[in-house]
Amino acid sequence: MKYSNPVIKGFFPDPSVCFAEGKYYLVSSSFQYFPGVPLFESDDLVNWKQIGHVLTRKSQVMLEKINSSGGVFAPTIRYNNGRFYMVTTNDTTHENFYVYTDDIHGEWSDPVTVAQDGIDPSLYFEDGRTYFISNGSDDSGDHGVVQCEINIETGEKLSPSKCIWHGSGGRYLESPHMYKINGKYYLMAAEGGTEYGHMITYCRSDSIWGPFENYPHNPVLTNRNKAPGIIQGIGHGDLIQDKNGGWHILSLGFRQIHMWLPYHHLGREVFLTPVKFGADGWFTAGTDGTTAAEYEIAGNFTQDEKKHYTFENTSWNIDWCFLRHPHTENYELSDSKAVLHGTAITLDDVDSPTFLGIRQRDFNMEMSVNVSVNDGEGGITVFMCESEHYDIAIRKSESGFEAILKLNIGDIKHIQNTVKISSGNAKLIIRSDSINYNFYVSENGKETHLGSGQSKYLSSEVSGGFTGVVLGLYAVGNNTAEFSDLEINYN
Ligand code: 6LW
Repeated sequence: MKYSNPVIKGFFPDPSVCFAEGKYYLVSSSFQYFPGVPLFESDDLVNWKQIGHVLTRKSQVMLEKINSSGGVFAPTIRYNNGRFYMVTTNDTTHENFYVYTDDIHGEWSDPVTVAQDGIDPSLYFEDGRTYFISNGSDDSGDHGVVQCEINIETGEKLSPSKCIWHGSGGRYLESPHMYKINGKYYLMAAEGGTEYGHMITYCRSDSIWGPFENYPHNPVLTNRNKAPGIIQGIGHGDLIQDKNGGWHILSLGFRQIHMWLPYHHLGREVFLTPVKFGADGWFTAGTDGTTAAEYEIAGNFTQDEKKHYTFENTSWNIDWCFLRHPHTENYELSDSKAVLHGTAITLDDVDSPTFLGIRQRDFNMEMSVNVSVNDGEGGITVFMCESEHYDIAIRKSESGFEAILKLNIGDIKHIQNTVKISSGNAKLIIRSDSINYNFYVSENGKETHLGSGQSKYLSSEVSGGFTGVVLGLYAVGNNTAEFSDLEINYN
């Protein structure tokens, strides 16, 4: 059957995938957001349902006042002997650690740290041994993939860390994963950096410690020279065999806006690309080494995309996230309503404002919600990070209530429009296409256009960092803001 890329839309970068107990499981990075490491389940590699997060307890991950795009970097998920493992880096504390669970729908363990530096850790299990692989450097300080053996019970290193591969010559050798296929060890990684030059490369060996022979036609997969095409940044992938024996790479990529001087603001998303092994044991990927928008995959099923999100059809602990560790006493969440209590912490602070976010999945969107504010400010935000976000809110002023549109772009923090409203209750609406967000307030069925903000100023190219746009509910001040009748529709 035919499927379209991306298979997971919105900010879910650095995918890693494993097959276990008849299903596929996928994790992605989460940086400053909590809970950390979104976890997805699939029957077919195309339709992915988020089933929760891996890091759900404060004790598992330090996120206190961490910088945006710090915190939880690229995770790897693996399954061995009835147990799931997720290994990742807290880039802020420079710690590599893993957690595990025997119940993919349950809680995960406390973290076990591993004393090997570098980011993008991965695990490989064979014959009772566990290998821990990450990016790092050799004895002369040159970048490479570094491996050691560990005791999986304790995280203790059982061998020195050894550089086993220097890549194919690209910068930022990252996301190494080891596989054994038909008796050979394949080491796949990303190079080029997580931008327009991103690529996937690999090598193979008869021994897990090398020497590794480079695939003669690296990179095996990259969209860096693909034009015209909106899919860019393909890289950081994991190799997976499907139930029918076919092979695939699940990788990150992004959808660029504009053909020249492009940008992207929805973050890095998940793409599925077919892989073919040749008689010589080398594999090729995609369409002449590029990822296309559509492919065929074996199986009789349809690709379903959720286009309609409400409080009722989302779960607070699955679809929504906080900025850093939340002050839980400020959230009263029920099936059809969110009551938020603000504090002095604002969306501009590197801290935990009262905020609940859900990733923006596609460009064309309408978000609307009824907001009732008794004091201070409460509203919704199109949030890239504390420096770049557009907010529409109801605010109490000395003379009553007003609806405001605030545009925050770097050092420019501007109240773009203020409209008096008759009470602290109104409907706030955001409508977007790929280029603009438009903001409205509606009272008694009468809509007022408050203004617009361009998507390009919320892009990774402007904002920097590794995240994508998240739609948020927020409250600031000593107040109560009630949110009801949420609708987010994509078309
Ligand atoms: C991640 C690195 C990367 O650790 O970006 O795309 C970093 N690749 O591998 C953060 O997402």
